Order: sequence, then C-alpha cells, then structure tokens
Amino acid sequence: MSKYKGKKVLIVGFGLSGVAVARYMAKQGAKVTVTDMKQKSELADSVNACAELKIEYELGKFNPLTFRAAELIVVSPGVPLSTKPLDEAREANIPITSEVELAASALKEPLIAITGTNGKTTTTTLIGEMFKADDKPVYVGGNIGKPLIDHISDGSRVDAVVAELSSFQLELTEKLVPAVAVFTNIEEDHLDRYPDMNGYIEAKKKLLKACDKNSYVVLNYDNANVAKFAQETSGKVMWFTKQDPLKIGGEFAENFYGCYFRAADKQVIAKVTGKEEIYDVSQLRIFGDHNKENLMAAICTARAMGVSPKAIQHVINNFKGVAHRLEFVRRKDGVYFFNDSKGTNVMSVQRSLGAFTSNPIILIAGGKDKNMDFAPLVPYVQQRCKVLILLGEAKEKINRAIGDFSETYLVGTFEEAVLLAYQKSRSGDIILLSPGCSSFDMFRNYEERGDYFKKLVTQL
Ligand code: UMA
Repeated sequence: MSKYKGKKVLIVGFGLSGVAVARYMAKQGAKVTVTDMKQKSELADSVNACAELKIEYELGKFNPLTFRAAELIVVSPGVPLSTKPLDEAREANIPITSEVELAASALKEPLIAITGTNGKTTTTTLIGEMFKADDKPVYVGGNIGKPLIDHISDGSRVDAVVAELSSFQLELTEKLVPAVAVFTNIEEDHLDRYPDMNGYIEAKKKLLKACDKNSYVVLNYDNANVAKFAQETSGKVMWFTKQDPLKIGGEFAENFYGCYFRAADKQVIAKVTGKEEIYDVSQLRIFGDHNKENLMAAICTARAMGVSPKAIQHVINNFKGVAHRLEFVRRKDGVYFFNDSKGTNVMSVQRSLGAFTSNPIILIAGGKDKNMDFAPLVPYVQQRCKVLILLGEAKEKINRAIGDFSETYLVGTFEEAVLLAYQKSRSGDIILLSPGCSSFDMFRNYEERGDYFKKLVTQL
C-alpha cells in the first residue's frame, strides 16, 4: 500500500510541476488539495489536465489554515520557500517537500543530474541524445519542462534518468544520490529569489553534497565558482576545459580525467576510461564556446555511463541544437534572425553575443528584471552591437546601464521591437533576441516569448 494513501497532501503551485504531483498523489490514493495564487480561470490548462481526478481546489489565494491542516506539503519550484504560510507550516513541523525530491526517492534507475546557471538544457539534451543514439532508453526531464515525477507515475523502466535541475528544484532535495552530477557553470542569476550570490551557490551545492564516493562529479575547470567544488566532494571528479590540461600544469595535468578542447584541430580529447579518445567536432552545428563546454560535459557524462564513442560522435555530427537557445529562425534579405529567449540572465547574453564573431548585431533585450547588474554587458555591446532595442519592465534599467554604448531605442511591444530591428538592419546583420531577463512581465514563460518572436519574424 502506498505511504500516501489517505494522507492529506497540499500541492502549492498548479503549473507543470503541480499538475504532475497532483496526478501522482491522486493515483497513490492521497487526499489532494491544490492551492495557487492564480484564479481558476487563469489555470484552465492545469484544471483540464486533472479533470478526471478527485481534487479540492483553493485558488486565488493561499489560506494559512489549509497549510497547517496538511500532513504533507509539496511546493512547486517557482514558489519561494520564504512564502509566509510555508514558513508557518514549517514551524508547525509539517513536512515540506518538492516534486523532484518525491521523484528522486522513488527512482529505481541511475540519476544523471545537470545543474548550473547556463547550458543546463543543451547539456541535458545532448546526454539524452547520446544515450538514444546508443539504443539505451532514457527519461529526460526536470527543469527542461518534463516533470520527473511523470516518469515514476508512468512506471516505465529506462537505463538512466537525465534530469536538468534548477537551484529552485534543488532547495528541498534530501534523498537524491546522483550517479553523475554535472555543474556547467555558476554565474549571477536569480538574485530576486536569493539574498546574494552565496545563497544561490548554496542551493546549487545541494547537488554536490548529495554525491557519494561512487558519484561522478563533472566540473567546469574554467569557471571559478564551479572549479572550487572539487575540494568539497568525495565523488570522482571529472573536468572539462577549453584549455589544454598539459599546459595548465601541476597536479591538474597529472590527475586529469575528463575532456579538453583542442581548438587547432577542432577536436575534443577525452580521458574518462583511462585511455585517450578523440572526437572530431568539425561538423558541430551549435555555435559559441559555451556550447563546446556543454558538449564536453555531455561527453564526460555519457562515457562515464558507458555510452559508446561511436554514438557520441554520431550526436556531435547531427545535433541541431535546442529551441530558444541561440536558435536560428530564418534568413530574410540577407539578415539572420536568432531566437535566444532562454537567455534570461546577463551571462547568457554575453555568451550569445560572443558566439558571433563578425556580423553586426541588433540586440533585442529586456523583460522582468531578476535584480541583475547589466553593466557587465558594456564591452560586449560596444564591440558587437550596432543597435539595441529594449522592452519590458527592465528596459529603463538596462538603458541606464548600457544604452550609451550603442544606438538605443526603448519600445512598448514585441511587434514594435521586431519591426524596428528589421527596419534598422542591412544584409549581413544578425537580429538577436537575447533578453537577459525572465519573461513573466509579458508572457507565461520563455517558450511562449520565443515562439511569439519566431511567429513575428516568420510573418515579416
Ligand atoms: N505560484 C504561486 N505563488 C508563487 C509563485 C508561483 O501561486 O509565489 C503559482 C503560479 O501562479 C503558477 C504556478 O505556481 O500557477 C507555477 O509554478 P512554477 O513557477 O513552479 O512553474 P511550473 O509550471 O510548475 O514549472 C516548474 C519550473 N518553473 C520554475 O522553476 C519557475 C519549470 O522550469 C520546470 O520546467 C517545470 O517545473 C517542470 O519541472 C522553468 C523555469 O523557468 C523552465 N525555470 C527557471 C529557470 O530555468 O531559470 C528556474
């Protein structure tokens, strides 16, 4: 019998994660209540997805009494743990957990967990593709948009579960022990949720602390915040770096396990199994140095999990990238349009601007600010941007930080932004949507924003 049978479970937040937990808990025989600050009319998709289930709804508000009456609370990742009724429930010793933690504790297969500020989704997708190319069934989910608990609900068995985990999803994890933990990089982000960078790094570190001595820990040598993690883990460290480890010298060179990038020969050299393997990346179709990092992280992971070099090479040659990450949309009158709607922090905008070496860029940026400092964009804008088009809640703030370094326009709508960008463009230019902000001021999520941008671009 399920340990949740008859239990009063309160699900906080009724988006993707909340719906998946509601379905899981209802199947387990729990007495499910769902609460969300949004009204029922705004949650039609979620309500429809659970139409056949017996669920109580408390929508449009959080009622502290309902929180205190629960025997278990499952919080969605987007709901801050500091929310008052949650605080009170914690004080009343009511157990609080998350969808990821529920899934991790029920998981029977090895878990590959990928976290970091940027590159998570591409790395996660690459790893999944490598398994599939080797005829190894996998479940790819987490922050990427497919709740992990759905895999537990559907009861299927796979060789591994590949999970993109955000810092929000890591906050409540206790029982998760990854077979591989990947840290792509840690940069400034989510400072609207965490008091400072330390708070954010601590949330990411939950994954590091979850590793035991059998876990592989895949670390970015070139990212100072992540490289430090090597001293704090008992797991088996594997590095990836864009530098030649033999030139870095010292202990690192002798104990090098992982991947490095040999730019001159367009090769990735991997030493994961003890002997060196060479991967040809001359046909790689994803742009920018950051994607080389993502690829190396994926190779380390796939090889550690026994995926064959042949399958890995197949993915390198054929992978077309992930939607909304520097995604090529179309070419019109010699102008190239790229959708980077997932560029929701300053570092990811820097990377996207840095991925293009010569063509002048018209950058469309702005959205909901996450308490970010936009000044680090100045040198990139100076060097790469011909025109800057700003919109959304953060447009004035971004303008104050970087507006003097390019021809800059503030606009009210996405339609205006795309039209103006097109009017200002000449053959050979790149029009890039890379907002540096989240989408929640104008859209439901970054996918909706990116899809809308693509629609406007296609209609030009
Ligand atoms: N809500 C409240 N009160 C709050 C906050 C939210 O009631 O204080 C309600 C909202 O009204 C909404 C619901 O909670 O109805 C949304 O819950 P959610 O924000 O947790 O979003 P989900 O739809 O459940 O999606 C979540 C992740 N969202 C976030 O972490 C913000 C998705 O990551 C993830 O794909 C999904 O679970 C499945 O695991 C998205 C994301 O933006 C992509 N992630 C952030 C990022 O990548 O930067 C971390």
